[in-house]
Amino acid sequence: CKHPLNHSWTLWYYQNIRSNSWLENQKKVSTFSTVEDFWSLYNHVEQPSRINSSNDYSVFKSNIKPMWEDPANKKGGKWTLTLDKRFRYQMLDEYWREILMAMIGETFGDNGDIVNGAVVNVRNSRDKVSLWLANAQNETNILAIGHSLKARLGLGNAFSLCFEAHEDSQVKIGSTAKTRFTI
Ligand code: M7G
Repeated sequence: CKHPLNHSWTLWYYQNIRSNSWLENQKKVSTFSTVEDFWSLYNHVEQPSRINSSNDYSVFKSNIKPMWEDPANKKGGKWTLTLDKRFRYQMLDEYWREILMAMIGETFGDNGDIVNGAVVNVRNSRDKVSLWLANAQNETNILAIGHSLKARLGLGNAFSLCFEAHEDSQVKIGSTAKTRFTI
């Protein structure tokens, strides 16, 4: 028998087709709720380092869409690791796999109740891996998740994680939004 996960999760693929709206470009790929189904999906799709630049993967709890507009994300924010392109082949895929395993393996304990999903953005200059949270106010909760994630990814002092609220991301200029916490 298969090993059930605590939640059911959906993988989404964002393919940047310029004639479509951002929302139209987000497409559901597949939903899984067991360890085995996660790995068969993971092994079936291309690694982030192999997808086209300006495309994204998202894995969210199945009842939550990977967008600011979803009610569960409205008041939330995200922890983001930004990686220069030169780290793409070496580290991007590994960080994406680790963030997924930390998330679907429920390694954040009770704090993990506010984890909604994870996103990897593949970009020309800098790639990003993010963990989306339902809350952008509860500092204790947010920092506990951030520190746990930082340890899990083994970032040490080499890289920092930045937290921004979605309400700030939506009014950002360029790719820079107000950062609420940096660890
Ligand atoms: P990004 O892909 O998160 O990061 O945002 P990037 O700036 O590094 O490429 C790029 C743009 O995509 C934003 O400025 C928005 O126009 C759009 N966008 C991103 N997100 C996460 C959303 C979303 O949740 N909803 C909507 N409607 N647009 C979004």
